Amino acid sequence: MSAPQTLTRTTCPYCGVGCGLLAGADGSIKGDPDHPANYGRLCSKGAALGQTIDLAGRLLAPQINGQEASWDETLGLMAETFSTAIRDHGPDSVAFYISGQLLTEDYYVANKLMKGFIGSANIDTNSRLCMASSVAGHKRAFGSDTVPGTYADLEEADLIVLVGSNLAWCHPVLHQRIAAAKTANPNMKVVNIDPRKTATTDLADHHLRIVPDGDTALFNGLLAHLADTGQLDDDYLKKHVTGRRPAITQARLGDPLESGLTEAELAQFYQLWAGTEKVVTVYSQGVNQSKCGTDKVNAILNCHLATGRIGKPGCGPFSVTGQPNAMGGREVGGLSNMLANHLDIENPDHRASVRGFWQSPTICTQPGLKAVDLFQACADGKIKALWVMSTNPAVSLPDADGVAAAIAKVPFVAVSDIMARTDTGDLADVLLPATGWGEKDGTVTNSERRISRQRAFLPPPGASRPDWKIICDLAARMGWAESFNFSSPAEVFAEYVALSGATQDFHRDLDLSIFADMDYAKLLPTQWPQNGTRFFADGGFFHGNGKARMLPVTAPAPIQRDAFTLNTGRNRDQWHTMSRSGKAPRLGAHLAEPYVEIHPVDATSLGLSAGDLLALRNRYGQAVLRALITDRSAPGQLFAPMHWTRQQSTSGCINTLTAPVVDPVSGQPASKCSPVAAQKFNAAWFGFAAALSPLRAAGAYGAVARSLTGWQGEYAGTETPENWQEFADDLLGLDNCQITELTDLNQRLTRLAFYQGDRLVGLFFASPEPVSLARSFAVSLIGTTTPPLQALAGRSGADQPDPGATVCACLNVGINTLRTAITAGATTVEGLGEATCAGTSCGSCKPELASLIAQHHIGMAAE
Ligand SMILES: Nc1nc2c(c(=O)[nH]1)N[C@H]1C(S)=C(S)[C@@H](COP(=O)(O)OP(=O)(O)OC[C@H]3O[C@@H](n4cnc5c(=O)[nH]c(N)nc54)[C@H](O)[C@@H]3O)O[C@H]1N2
Ligand SMILES: Nc1nc2c(c(=O)[nH]1)N[C@H]1C(S)=C(S)[C@@H](COP(=O)(O)OP(=O)(O)OC[C@H]3O[C@@H](n4cnc5c(=O)[nH]c(N)nc54)[C@H](O)[C@@H]3O)O[C@H]1N2
Ligand code: SF4
Ligand SMILES: [Mo]
Repeated sequence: MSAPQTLTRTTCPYCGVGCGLLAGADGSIKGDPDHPANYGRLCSKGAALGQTIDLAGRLLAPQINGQEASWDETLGLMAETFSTAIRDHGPDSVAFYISGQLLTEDYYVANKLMKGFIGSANIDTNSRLCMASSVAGHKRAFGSDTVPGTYADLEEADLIVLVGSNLAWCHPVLHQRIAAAKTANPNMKVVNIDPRKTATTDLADHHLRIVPDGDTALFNGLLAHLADTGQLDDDYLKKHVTGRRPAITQARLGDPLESGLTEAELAQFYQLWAGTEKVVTVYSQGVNQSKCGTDKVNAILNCHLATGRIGKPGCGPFSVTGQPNAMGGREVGGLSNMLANHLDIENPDHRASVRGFWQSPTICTQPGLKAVDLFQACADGKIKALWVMSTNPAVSLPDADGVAAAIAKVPFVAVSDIMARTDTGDLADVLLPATGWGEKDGTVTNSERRISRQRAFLPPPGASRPDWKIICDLAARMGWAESFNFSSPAEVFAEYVALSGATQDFHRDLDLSIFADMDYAKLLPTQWPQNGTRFFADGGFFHGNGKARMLPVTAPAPIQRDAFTLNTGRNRDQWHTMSRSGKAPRLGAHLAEPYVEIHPVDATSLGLSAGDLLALRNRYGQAVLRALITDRSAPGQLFAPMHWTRQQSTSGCINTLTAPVVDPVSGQPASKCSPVAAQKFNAAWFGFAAALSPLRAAGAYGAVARSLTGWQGEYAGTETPENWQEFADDLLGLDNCQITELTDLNQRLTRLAFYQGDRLVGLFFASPEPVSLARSFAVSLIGTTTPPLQALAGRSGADQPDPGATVCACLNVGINTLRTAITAGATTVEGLGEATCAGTSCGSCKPELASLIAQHHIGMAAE
């Protein structure tokens, strides 16, 4: 008998829900039943983590100019280059660009090195693209970046308002918790405020389809309604809030109809909100990523402050964090305008205290460059040495081609990553191999201020080192060995906790004293300042007078555009630039290519049919994407996912089109509202390939993804290749293959099968029309000994029905299987689960199952 598998208690490396996991070295993953974020639940990404921990594609040794090098040589070069730049051009000539996916210990030492020892605040993080508007809104209203509530509030509320949040796909376990609470409490109402219909909309009692950036008009209207109908909490306002009058006066000047909603929709929402005591307003990137993101945040906070609906069970504004450690980064001062432990760079007492604690030679005296400005400074030649850690700015920043060019212009670029090839790593002079999730130790803080451990359960591969260690090693070589003489993440964490203790005189919200006596090795998931704490029910805000501020905010002028508006965001089963989730075959099967949602009316006017491609263009760049014709997007608005990079696609990197417009207060880019021109992409041919080994993305349109048997690729071009065999051979990159070709002259369909011996290793289909073919069937044949004629038939036999595109990633259930089961009488999500198993593992696909059932009912009603 084999020994029982040892499972390690750790935390999911994806979203800010921060679910606890039990992970085994063999890749087995279970939800941790004792973790208060998820109580055993998981989503499709968490459940598939075991498929992402192999070493394929990993960066295993340092590289200098593409050549493997020793750590000694690499760190020596880096230290010399950074030190020389600082000596010759001053501390602001160097910069770090880091990430909410670093652990708190990594974040802490990076911040200490840049702000306390190099003496510059040119350290910004991808949280600038993510949480900066919430941080700025919190600080304006509360005097500190405090998230007042806890997850339990979502279950205790009677009304949950989801603003600019696709919780079903982006925080699936919170979505599951709300869905369960709604079943238990039939009086609970959910309102979804989003210009677009999403999987989250299916949970909502009301979908308020506002115009892009219509949020401020909507919430200003709510504030005016609350004031006009005498529904403010005068007592709370008097005791704990300033700025009531100007905020309400300003709100009354606005026109709520500018939100794009009807009088009736507004009246219903305002009455529901005003009439429900326990309201939680959850908001995310539809709020933050906007040219007026900070004002949107304050428009929401105003309503909660004005009614005292904050800090009480089931009440409060709730900004959910995106990345696993977005919150930890904010705590240690990862942003260029913050100091460690929620202290302020601008405050000389705060600076002196932190410097004293660090015993550092210097400390930055003014905020550094924010992400978009930082890369502009790179373009302008002002940054001489740049270190990017755990983020992929050449893909994720707006005007991504401009950013890539800016990075290429910096004389010295180091990139720390776990993967050998990323779009940003490809531009680096030096690559530093970091240990990844499962291999490293540290802590993360989730959306409800809960600090949990990530624990290693795998050995560090190759020469990789944890990020905190790489940073300390560099600091030592720059002359500060003593101050960075940590031998473990536990020691870093202890210093961070001690700093929090040493700065308590400033009476900030962040108080980590509860951690001072805890054993790091055994640390249980714990909220600061105490488990179960909520802030602000009885005031106690962090402005000098102890009061909160309501802010007068003005709605932006409605957008008048001839062009389309491009909205961007996430897919259920991919994580950002796919460097990790893209490795999981079962995740690749859900939405396998870069697509753009377009309303049927717009599709008709552009002459698009199902399967066609759409070309988008503006002054920043261009993209070609598969058109997904759906009323999820409103007319005039397009939506495309942010995930595809130049590694997996030739024309799917969407940030080549997003404008580098930022919120004036937070500096956060407006990633959801760029003007683009759209036209049908006139393809001369379309192609599809499935293969055992990696496929190349090539052609005007080319996108590759993992499949359940290897890889799959979608292709299109404007000029038909003369020799299909040569063309397909090049995509597959295989030697010693026997090729069978079948050309159907009537349908002008070219079909190629590649064999090694009797094993089918590749299939390629091309046609002047979008290739209509059962993808999942073709994929299922790869690696088998199916004979050519059968493999090239392109459809399954009667005994093997084609399951269709994957809906349930965990159990690999396709859309056709589900439709058949629904027609056969499975008319509930549970019934569908019993019939097909779909949705019975992690449950992330339940919203999609529900919408398939609803579509079936609509179809029946129409007949
Ligand atoms: N599957 C998956 N989950 C993830 C991630 C991932 O990559 N994949 N990333 C994580 C990270 S870092 C983050 S930050 C979160 C993001 O989580 P979310 O913010 O929920 O995700 P997004 O898809 O970026 O955007 C949410 C919604 O904002 C809407 N929106 C656009 N413009 C507006 C507007 O003007 N007003 C309003 N009210 N809504 C608008 C969009 O239509 C979209 O549906 O997800 C986290 N979870
Ligand atoms: N158009 C558009 N753009 C967006 C957004 C949007 O909604 N629309 N959302 C924005 C938001 S909210 C976010 S958070 C960003 C995310 O954007 P990025 O941070 O650029 O995306 P990731 O793919 O998560 O990049 C993380 C990188 O770190 C590497 N990595 C993983 N683990 C480790 C580790 O332990 N150590 C090190 N050193 N490296 C590691 C991964 O391989 C990967 O290359 O994108 C932003 N960009
Ligand atoms: S909801 Fe999913 S992605 Fe987010 S932490 Fe939990 S398991 Fe991970
Ligand atoms: Mo994010």
